[in-house]
Amino acid sequence: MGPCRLTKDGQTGICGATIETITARNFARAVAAGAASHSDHGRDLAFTLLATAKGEAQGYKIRDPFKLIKLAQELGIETEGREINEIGLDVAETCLGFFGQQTGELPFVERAPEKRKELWRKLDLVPRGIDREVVDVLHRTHMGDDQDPEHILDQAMRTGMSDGWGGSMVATDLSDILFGTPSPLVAEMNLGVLKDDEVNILVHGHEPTLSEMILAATSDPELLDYAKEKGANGITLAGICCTSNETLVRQGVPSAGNFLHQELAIITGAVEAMVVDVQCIMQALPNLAENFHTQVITTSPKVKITGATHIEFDEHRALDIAKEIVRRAIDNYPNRGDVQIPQFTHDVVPGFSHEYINYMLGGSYRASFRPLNDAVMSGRLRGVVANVGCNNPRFTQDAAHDYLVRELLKNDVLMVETGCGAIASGKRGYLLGETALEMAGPGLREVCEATGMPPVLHMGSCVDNTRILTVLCQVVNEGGLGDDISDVPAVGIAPEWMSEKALAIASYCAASGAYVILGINNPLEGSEFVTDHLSKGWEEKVGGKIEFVVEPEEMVRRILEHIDKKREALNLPAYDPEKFGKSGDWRMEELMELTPEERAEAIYGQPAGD
Ligand code: MSK
Repeated sequence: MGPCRLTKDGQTGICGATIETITARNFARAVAAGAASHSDHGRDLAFTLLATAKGEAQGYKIRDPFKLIKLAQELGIETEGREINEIGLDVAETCLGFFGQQTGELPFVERAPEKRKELWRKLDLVPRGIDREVVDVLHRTHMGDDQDPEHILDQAMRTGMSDGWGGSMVATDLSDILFGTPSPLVAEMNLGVLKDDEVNILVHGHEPTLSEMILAATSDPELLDYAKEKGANGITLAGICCTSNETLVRQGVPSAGNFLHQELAIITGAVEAMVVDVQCIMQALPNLAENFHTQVITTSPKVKITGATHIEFDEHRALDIAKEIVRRAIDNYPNRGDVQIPQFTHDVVPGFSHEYINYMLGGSYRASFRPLNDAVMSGRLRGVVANVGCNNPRFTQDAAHDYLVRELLKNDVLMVETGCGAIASGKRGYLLGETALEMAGPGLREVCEATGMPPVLHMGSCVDNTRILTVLCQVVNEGGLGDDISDVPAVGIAPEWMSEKALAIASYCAASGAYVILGINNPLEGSEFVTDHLSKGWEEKVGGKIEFVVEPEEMVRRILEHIDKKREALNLPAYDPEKFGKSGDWRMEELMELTPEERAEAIYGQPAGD
């Protein structure tokens, strides 16, 4: 028996399992692993909120009480006349309840458009509880259980939804409540953020909990003096991957890079400590670090790596632990050898939470998605693409992200980004309005100039893809772009994905009605049925689909084709870039360079005086 690996057409396992069943099982298990990882991150934040509300979490406090109250009201928790910590306690306990919920519906599903909820209910896709759906996949894909590939893939969708409309949403909301809801700020990105005369500490992984405390510890006067004693001019904290995104979007902590920068950062010889929490941490790090002086420090009770130092995180003593880690890094500074820091950095403006986008578009008195919907309806914006996900060593780092962003901006597509995709854009300057506007098509440029928003919006880490779901719901609720997520001219892409979480994200987005394209390769290519079913089968069933496309050029073609098809279905004008670009700051600057006669001709189509 096993391993269940079929290589020839028509072959079956000794139990009779077909390649369709085995491929569907593998996919569902990957989705479950991704959903479990994201969701467990959400669970840990609920425990941190609980400890904070009880006054037991050293160094933490509720930073966004308004979001807490709003969430409490959504969950039916009494807020009138109650202390903020009392409300926090109830919210934390209610969110913890989502994990063990056995029946009914996860409450955040209510945020979806009515039509979508009806469809989910009809198809029995509404997740009952976060842990329940993950366990269900592990059970039904055990030998001798569910053998119908379509049925297995339905449960993959429901499990993905327990992440997107469950665990990840908990993670995003509670991170905002504990550490602040992001709004735009200026920061720096790329390996050049490391300093050759300061103690450099990198935080890597996904959770903001310890890194926020390490940030606090790096400004402790005693530790700064201690760093000076050891010959350093200060302490620099920077991030890698999504821990970086978490601290970047809220505190402006510089980002040293994305997934494939983790080894490169150590190779600079300038990193005293790389502090890791959970997910996307390469086992190669401690071995690599042996060639330099870097200490790799694991901190999660779930993650130990042979060769790394383990200092376990405990929110009850978070600040003390953070100070201990910073002190260790300072002690390591005199052990530095040669240092070679690539002198590349770019300014970035991240921090576009859905709350901020709403405010940015409408202002404080009439916050609304109306201007965005209007821009899509008029054709100034052809559509919206979410560029998310990882790097993958099978592909030149960031090359697909870069190509797609440039091509789509040119085609008047507004980009929203999270995770390592957002860092890829930041390293090239695309998260700076001015830089990106140089590449934007005429309609997109007009919209950005009128609203003040950049054409590439950094919305956070990979759990924050839930912010994109929320934006889609708000776009639908605003009206004019259909009555379901599947109507909106939008596509999700993860061109350099590698993590099982990407499959969970793709599944909940497709189940929510979005077209999702994943790059690199198709891990399901062994089964034509499964490959086809995730595409055509799911599109028929839920209006969303997953496709694997290797070539970025083909991705662009399919994205634009899909957006144009959705525009047509909504009876919107066909995309025509010629209609726009005759207004805005950029056009004004261009006109000011002309002579008065030429200017009159350009504006009125005839010389002045005629
Ligand atoms: S860190 S899951 S490599 S986005 Fe979120 Fe980056 Fe992908 Fe990890």
